[in-house]
Amino acid sequence: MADRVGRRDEAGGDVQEHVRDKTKEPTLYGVVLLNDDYTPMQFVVDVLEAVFQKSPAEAYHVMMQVHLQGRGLAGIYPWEVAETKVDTLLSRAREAGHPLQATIEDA
Ligand code: TYC
Repeated sequence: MADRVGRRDEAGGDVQEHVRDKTKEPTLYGVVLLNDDYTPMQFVVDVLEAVFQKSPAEAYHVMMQVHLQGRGLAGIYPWEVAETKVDTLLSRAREAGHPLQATIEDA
């Protein structure tokens, strides 16, 4: 009985809820940085830290991956987050006069 104290009976109302028993995960996309010959390494490291929340060591690792292999994964996000990250990256790069490029791919 003690556990029923204060509980309200809401049965009999007009509102019906459809409760999903499975939560739907958002589709995820990878933001991939591409290499070029002109963007300074330190600029790429800085952007990876500021925009993709990488630690200095992670940012350096991703930058070197791109530099040596041509491409590297900056992060995985829902579509709109990925788009915003790329927009921010590209405006920072253009403002600084660098040709840095990134793509969004299915994760
Ligand atoms: N290759 C560039 C250089 O030698 C560095 C670089 C790394 C550029 C990653 C772009 O996404 C990039 N200065």
